[in-house]
Amino acid sequence: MKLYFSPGACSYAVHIVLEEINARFELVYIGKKTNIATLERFSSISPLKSVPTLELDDGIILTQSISILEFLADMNPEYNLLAPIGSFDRTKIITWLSLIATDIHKSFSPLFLLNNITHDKTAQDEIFRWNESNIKRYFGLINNHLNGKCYLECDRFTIADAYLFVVFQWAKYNHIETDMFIFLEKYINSLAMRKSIQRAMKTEANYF
Ligand SMILES: N[C@@H](CCC(=O)N[C@@H](CS)C(=O)NCC(=O)O)C(=O)O
Repeated sequence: MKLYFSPGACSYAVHIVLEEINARFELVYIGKKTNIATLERFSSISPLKSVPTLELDDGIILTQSISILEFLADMNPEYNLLAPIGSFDRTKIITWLSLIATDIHKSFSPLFLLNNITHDKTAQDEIFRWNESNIKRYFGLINNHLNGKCYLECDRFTIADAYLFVVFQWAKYNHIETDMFIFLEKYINSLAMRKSIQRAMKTEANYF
């Protein structure tokens, strides 16, 4: 398997899950230092040129974070990273994944692209503040939910925790204050100690 990734991007969640299931995989770096041949290959397999893109050993290409995370969890049920099809637990985990992918992730995206959107500093500031307030609203909801819990659902680590861990890091990167979310902070600090996360973190740090 090959994971096309950019350090610290949403592909980091897939990287964590690959570590979690002890998969054999190769990382293909996509970023400013990627050579032209790799970029051309990446463009040919990933129509939106976005990470994560996962290339399976038989050549099948998977894109989109939720579908890749779900595929890896379903193919490796012994790690209990999701829940059986049709179960309420599965629906609850997918609910979190949807919030993380479509609301939280996409509130962060413009913050990384402010100069691509506009060079007007006032407009940039307004875009930043608007998205920051939404991110804080979502984090507030999750913080309340995490009171007394170590994981988002099912009292165990799931693919939703992997994804939430990653988007939370983007708040730090963008200097968004999160100290008030005490349960969320505690949860993230505890996830950071996990072997899979430590391994993925250490590897990705080499590419920044
Ligand atoms: N909906 C996609 C979003 C993927 C996405 O936004 N990837 C970002 C990194 S976090 C990326 O590759 N951006 C570069 C680009 O789209 O050109 C998913 O869930 O995988």
